Amino acid sequence: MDDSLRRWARDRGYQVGWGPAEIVRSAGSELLARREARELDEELFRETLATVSRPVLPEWAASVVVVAVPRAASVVHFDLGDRVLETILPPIYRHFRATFEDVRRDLQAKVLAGSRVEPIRAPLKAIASGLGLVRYGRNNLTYAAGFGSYLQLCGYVTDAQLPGADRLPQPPMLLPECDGCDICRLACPTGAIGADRVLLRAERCLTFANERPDPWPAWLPATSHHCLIGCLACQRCCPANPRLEISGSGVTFSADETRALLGEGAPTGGRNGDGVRRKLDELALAEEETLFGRNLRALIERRGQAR
Ligand code: B12
Ligand code: SF4
Ligand code: SF4
Repeated sequence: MDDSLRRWARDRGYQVGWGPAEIVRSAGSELLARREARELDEELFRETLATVSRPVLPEWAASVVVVAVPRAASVVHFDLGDRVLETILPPIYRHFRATFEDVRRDLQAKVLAGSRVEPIRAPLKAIASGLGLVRYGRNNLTYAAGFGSYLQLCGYVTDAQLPGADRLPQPPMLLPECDGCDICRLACPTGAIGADRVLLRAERCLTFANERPDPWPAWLPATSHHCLIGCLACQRCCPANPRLEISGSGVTFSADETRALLGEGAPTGGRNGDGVRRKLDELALAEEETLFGRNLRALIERRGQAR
């Protein structure tokens, strides 16, 4: 089984780690302990960590499997009428949910046939680190050997008893490259990476602000916007990362669709609305329509391209 899981991952360009399902519960408890110790912002905890900190482990779960899937960034274009704006969608956003399901189905069909394999909502970096699959960078992202941090972590529980699944979780380790390095801290546009601790001040992370629909917080510099959603600043500068792979999404929003997305008078229903939704569907980001409009406006203003 060791070999077949590893071979399955290697043949697809993935990396894989596995261990006892109990690791899922201990990663959740560690998060709750950090909250108890007031290391985590309460609003951030409620909005992003409440579910993952209390993972539901089915009674049949024997092992946990985490797959590190390398992901590229994508380019999305918007016709602004007098010019075309090129924007970046960082790795993992495009086809995020579909990737979990594709990997799950493939894993079940090719390696764990006859076993149950289900996705888990749990702190995946902490689990992957406990399994020895990844190490932390000072930017709080995790890195798999040879892949860097441009990866999606996909976590599953299975009723299969995997060999070596009695091993104890490994303590978290920092990349050797982080020793004496503070490039990501200096590159972070919002001061979310502290000099005093590895744990991110996630409530200050640009991603936390641009993944939610609320008005921009007062502390967020208007100059910090550089992606359609998410942020790449602490990864692109990192010497432990390979060059970011950027693939064309083939998606260009027409001038009318861009105006509809920005809520600028053009009809949001009808043909333009349909076009917007079809293109968001192509990116598998249909739920992010409101965020895209708001974030796109911030990018246009940042680049001085407001019309
Ligand atoms: C909540 C969340 C967010 C929040 C909060 C981020 C955070 N760091 O908590 C926000 C919205 C800000 C966010 C932002 C981003 N996210 Co996010 N996010 C998550 C989510 C759902 C949970 C993360 C979590 O468990 N946080 C809780 C904290 C406490 O855990 P931790 O970050 O592992 O922190 C550990 C370390 O700090 C360690 N530690 C503490 N002290 C020390 C000291 C040393 C020496 C060491 C070694 C370790 C160590 O202990 C902590 C655990 O107790 C996961 C998906 C999932 N289900 O796990 C994705 C996930 C972490 N996000 C991901 C990504 C890609 C991003 C972004 C790059 C967004 C983007 N695509 O543009 C940014 C990156 C921000 C950053 N610099 O980390 C990927 C990360 C992939 C990777 N390579 O690691 C994940 C795993 C999604 C996925 N399925 O792939 N995210
Ligand atoms: S930029 Fe430097 S400190 Fe930050 S994660 Fe990369 S190697 Fe570590
Ligand atoms: S994702 Fe951006 S805002 Fe968040 S810690 Fe990294 S550089 Fe800072």
